[in-house]
Amino acid sequence: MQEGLSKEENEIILALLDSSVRPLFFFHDDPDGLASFLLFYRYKGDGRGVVVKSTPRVDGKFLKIVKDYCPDRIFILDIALIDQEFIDQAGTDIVMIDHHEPISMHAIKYFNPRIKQPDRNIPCSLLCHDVIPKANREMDEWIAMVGSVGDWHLPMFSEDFAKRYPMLLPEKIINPAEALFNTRLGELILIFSFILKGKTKDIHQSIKYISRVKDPEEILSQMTHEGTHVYKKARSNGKTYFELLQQALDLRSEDMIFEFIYKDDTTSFTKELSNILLFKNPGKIIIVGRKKSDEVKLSLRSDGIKLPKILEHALGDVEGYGGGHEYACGACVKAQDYKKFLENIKKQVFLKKKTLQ
Ligand SMILES: [Mn+2]
Repeated sequence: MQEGLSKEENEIILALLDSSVRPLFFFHDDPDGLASFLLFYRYKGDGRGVVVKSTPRVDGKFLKIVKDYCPDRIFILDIALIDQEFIDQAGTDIVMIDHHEPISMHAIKYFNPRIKQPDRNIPCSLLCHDVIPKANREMDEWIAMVGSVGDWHLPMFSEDFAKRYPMLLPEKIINPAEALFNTRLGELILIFSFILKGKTKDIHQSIKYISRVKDPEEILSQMTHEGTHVYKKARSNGKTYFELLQQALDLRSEDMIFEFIYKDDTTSFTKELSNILLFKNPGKIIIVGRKKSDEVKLSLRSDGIKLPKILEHALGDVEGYGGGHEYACGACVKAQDYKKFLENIKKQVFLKKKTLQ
């Protein structure tokens, strides 16, 4: 049984993968994106991967990579948007597999379960996992698990997985948040997250190593050269995250909003921090921001109040932009407008609370 695309769609994608001799993969810079890439790349044993950082959009600036590599097919994984300019000028077949809000573009092969069922949000790594042959699916189940739980989704094979890897996922865990923050699987997910931070050259090296790992314990228990490299890189990249998390956990918030703003010019941890802060502060709206030059880059989370409308209104009279999913959004506002932005959010949450009473 499968959760994602139809059997026919999976067969089409596999045929596209099989018939490509020089595939180029673009993927989102989070555990789900990396897992999606690894599943295809390890099956193919060939090709090149490109991490799409910050904005999840493949646009004209990636054309140079296409020109240099000369792929015979491009696969775009876990990325919401693509520019028509890129499609028109790439000069090769493009296959896009995604689970964000469906888009409609000319001249690409587009696969997204939400076209038919808008609320069927299945992580991209699970979609990719369904595509590859059974032997590879079994071998790389841990990778699909990392990607999926990284996107807050426990796949249908979780129970079997827990039997196979009790050290990673105890059988009693039945919700994704607990799997994410209270297990060694969660630790592995953070490692996937952290190796995608920093310099592109280092990221590619870590990905090369992780693509050769056969068992997750190689990483977690530093059992092989490859696994040890990945573990150490993640630990050094993640050092700031743990310092920031400690600062955030020391904060107390009496009202509905939990806010944590930090200053850092190099690495963003707002996604990771907002996720764990929501887990520790259920029922609240979490706002985590990173001050960089004259802007504040933000991640917003909630587990009950829908965010997109609130965000849209809050951005009405301030300089900035943002958007996202119902319970997870990103935004960027000018530093001098941040106070106003926060006030706008507070006002709306207050009104909402009042109408609910
Ligand atoms: Mn995803």
